[in-house]
Amino acid sequence: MTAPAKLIVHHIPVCPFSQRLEILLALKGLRDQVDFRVVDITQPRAEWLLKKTRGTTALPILETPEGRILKESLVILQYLEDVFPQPAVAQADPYRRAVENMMTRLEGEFCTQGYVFVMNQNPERREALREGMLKQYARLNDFLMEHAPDGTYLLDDFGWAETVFTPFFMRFWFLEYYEDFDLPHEPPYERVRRWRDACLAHPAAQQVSKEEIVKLYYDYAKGAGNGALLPGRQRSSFVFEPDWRGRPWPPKDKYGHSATDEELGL
Ligand code: GAZ
Repeated sequence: MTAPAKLIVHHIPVCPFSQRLEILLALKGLRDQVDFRVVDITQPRAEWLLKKTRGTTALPILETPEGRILKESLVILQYLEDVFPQPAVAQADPYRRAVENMMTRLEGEFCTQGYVFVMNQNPERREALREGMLKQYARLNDFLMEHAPDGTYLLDDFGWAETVFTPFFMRFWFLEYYEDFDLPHEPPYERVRRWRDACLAHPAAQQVSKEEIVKLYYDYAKGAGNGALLPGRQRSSFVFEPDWRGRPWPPKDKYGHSATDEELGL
């Protein structure tokens, strides 16, 4: 007897948008229900994949057993929640669901600010970008103060909003390393710090580590996103081989020095 056809997710393993799907499935104990297939972002997209997406390159995408394609991590997240309703991660109560959906709507600007900050190459823009990042955290802090001033998570437990944001909290380890950015110990950030720290520590969200993020995202810190190649380099920091575990920690001074493949252990 053949096993029932599985859902397939084509993804880039360290991509924050794909980690959302993995966290949701981990919370449900259903990681095995989806066949995650790795796409190497440092290579041009394969024809068979472009055919499935009708030409778009952003991942993750989900492929149903009938060969239908879904795009956009938040859409796929809801689809997985609907296909595997138990245990529920999304809130059942309409008002509480609306609250987590409002917080979800804050993810876009939060993400953009962090990536623009890490990719910035102009030291004169650094302070403004730091302030912009702090504003984003302050906004999350305010939202949490309105809806859950005394708790840790937004609602009772690690749920939908935490699934959406935790991958960015982890990616933003690159700001700590390459920009010396961290949340000040000040009242406007205390509530969001409590939330972030609990999110980072949650057992369902341990798909990547700080060391992996810092090493793989070196090229982002030098201004090259999505597996693009920097001048003078033969290999992207996003390559799977050599494995990140065997590479040295990259230089922290992104404004002062451009590391070679050799220095990066590539
Ligand atoms: N909105 C989509 C979703 O699924 O939620 C976003 C998917 C996406 O951007 N995927 C990226 C991708 O496949 C990988 S993760 N890129 C390859 C391609 O050919 O499109 C990068 C950014 C950024 C925010 C995030 C990322 C990132 O700027 O982590 O700038 C370069 C990409 C705001």
